[in-house]
Amino acid sequence: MAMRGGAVVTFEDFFPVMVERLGARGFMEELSKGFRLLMDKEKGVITLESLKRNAGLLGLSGMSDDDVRSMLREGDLDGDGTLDEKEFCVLMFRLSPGLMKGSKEMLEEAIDS
Ligand SMILES: [Ca+2]
Repeated sequence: MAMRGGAVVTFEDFFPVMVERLGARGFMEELSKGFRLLMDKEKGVITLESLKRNAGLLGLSGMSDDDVRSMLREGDLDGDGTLDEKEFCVLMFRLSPGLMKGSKEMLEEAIDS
């Protein structure tokens, strides 16, 4: 799958290593923690503002406004302008070519459970 916009290609692909170390379940918990770090605490979803405000916590502080906006747009599957936890997990997987190879089933399983 080609990356639209290409704004987030600098994202380091360390997820496969994390999965190996933590296992599927542990990795999903890490993703979930990441989501909670980035989300707007009142709304329970990631918004443009909450992402901009908190991106530095995940080592993404070098992102420009445009990068943040494209990341949000890239991940926003239902078009409501925010990322819920599932959209965030799907986006993280799509940003990681290494994970995309073998872990789609794992993602679906983890999200469904
Ligand atoms: Ca959404």
